[in-house]
Amino acid sequence: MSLSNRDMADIFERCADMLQIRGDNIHRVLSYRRAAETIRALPRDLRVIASEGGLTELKYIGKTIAAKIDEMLETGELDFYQRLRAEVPEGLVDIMHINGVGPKKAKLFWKQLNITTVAQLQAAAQAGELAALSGMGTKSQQKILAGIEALSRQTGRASIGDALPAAKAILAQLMQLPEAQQGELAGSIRRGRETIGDVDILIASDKAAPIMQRFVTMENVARVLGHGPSKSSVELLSGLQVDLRVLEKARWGTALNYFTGSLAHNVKMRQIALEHGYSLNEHALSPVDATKAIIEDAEKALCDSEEKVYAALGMQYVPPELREDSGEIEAARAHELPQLITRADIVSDLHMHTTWSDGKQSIREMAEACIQRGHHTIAITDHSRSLGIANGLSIERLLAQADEVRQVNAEMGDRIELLAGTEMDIKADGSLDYPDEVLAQLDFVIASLHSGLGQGREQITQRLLNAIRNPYVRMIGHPSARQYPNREEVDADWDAVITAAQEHETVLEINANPLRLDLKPELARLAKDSGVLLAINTDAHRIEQLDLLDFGVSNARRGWVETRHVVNTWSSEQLRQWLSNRP
Ligand code: DGT
Ligand code: CA
Ligand code: CA
Ligand code: ZN
Repeated sequence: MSLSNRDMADIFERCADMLQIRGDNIHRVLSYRRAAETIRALPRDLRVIASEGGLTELKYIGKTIAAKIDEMLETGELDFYQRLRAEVPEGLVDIMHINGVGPKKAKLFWKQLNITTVAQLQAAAQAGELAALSGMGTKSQQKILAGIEALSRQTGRASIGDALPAAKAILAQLMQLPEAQQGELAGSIRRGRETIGDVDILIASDKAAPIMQRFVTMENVARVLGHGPSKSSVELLSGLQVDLRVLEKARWGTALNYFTGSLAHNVKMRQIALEHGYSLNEHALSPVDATKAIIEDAEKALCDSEEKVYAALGMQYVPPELREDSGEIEAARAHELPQLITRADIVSDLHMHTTWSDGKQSIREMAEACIQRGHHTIAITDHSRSLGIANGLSIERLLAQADEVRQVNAEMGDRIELLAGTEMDIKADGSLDYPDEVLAQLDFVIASLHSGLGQGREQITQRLLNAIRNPYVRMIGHPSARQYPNREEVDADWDAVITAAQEHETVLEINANPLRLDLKPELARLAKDSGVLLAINTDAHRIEQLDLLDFGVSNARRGWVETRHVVNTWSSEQLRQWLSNRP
């Protein structure tokens, strides 16, 4: 069998894991891990690079690793890996990736209890056998059980943050072909879902063959899964699967509508079509007569735009982000769809980090970058003192930073307004990381959960409520603290949180980072329905991340959020007025 880049990266990764469990030198472990990372990120096929003799020119690939790559390319196997597998049971690799385990504990369970599979580990934890081991306890045993449950929920879907740039690049490449008349992303990626099963691309053309040919021979294709006249599928080197469909321009509207989905939205659309005397599928919206036979009138049957499909059914055009059968069909029929927020409505960013804590750029550099992006106001919100790993600010450093923010603000004149802020930790015991008299000296205080995320519902809710009720706290950052794919959202009483946020005029954030997208759409929708103020911020730790805003906007749109619900759409005067409104 011939191995793809991804297969070889996986093998090196597993070698590194097994070496680590065995207790090998960390440098040796890292050499395999880094090689795996390099290969995973490669935009070209390793086979081609090897044939050009270029393997050792790659980062972290020396003679030893290069020889192993050659071996895998020639034989489809790696002897070194087979020998490791004979020594270290492979199930331990899965065990070491459970949240709360790691290589040392995996080895401990193996040597002490002869555990070599996740199922055995789960049984041992449920029987209370892990807690008795040295260095363990009931708490770590509990954490491992939760980690195993989280593992079973992982689905192998890609983050939209990884999938969207890859999908756009492919679409752009195909649209350069003279045969391509019209092109669009479809499926879940067009609907803006947080995670993507596969990427769906649609292109209109009279000549599909050259487009299909280019698609299956793109440089970043690992495998061709199908190559037909109207549909082809490939797996990219990154592991992402992409489906391409090519169709006549005259059928564009029905095809795009069908392949955008969701399935549930499509089902309802078809029902409505039938009520109007049509049969709807990806090819056409065809009139049916009383006997339910399709009338042979091709001209009438085709829709070259989605707008025409919805209009023919007496509906408003439904933005893709809403197409989840969560009320949009009924609203579109009643012509009562919301006026969804757009990127162009956003004129401030109230959450970002700088070199003062764990960001990569200075206050001045972030300000310049935000001027280019059209913001009138930004808040500089570095981490607070208890977040040691993120270089959180002591009170002295926080106040020194606030001085610098005000100095830069003065220098910037009316090009942009800077707010001196903080992203203050809501500590595990529920207290806030800075006292009120310090908070009183800042312009914008965010409070966020970063630790103690596994606490029970009552405790988490209480911590959030404490922060929401503090008069200096103006916003809760990434309220559910979820992070894809490793961290589930916290367990909180969201009704209570939303009620309190509304009552205290504390903003709830929609964090735009594609690994967070927090609040999630369902909660954002509940919040705005209850009159809670929302914000869409990037939480940028470097300049490029300021462009993650689009993900936050799609996420908000999926939550039916309108311009009026979001403080980042306010004018400078309105924002300032609101900020001066309290202590
Ligand atoms: P994903 O890929 O899991 O993130 O989710 P989708 O929504 O992209 O699903 P996918 O790629 O399987 O199919 C793309 C769209 O095509 C889907 O949203 C609706 C449409 N579709 C696929 N299969 C069917 C079907 O059997 N019936 C109908 N009505 N529509 C379908
Ligand atoms: Ca899809
Ligand atoms: Ca698909
Ligand atoms: Zn944070």
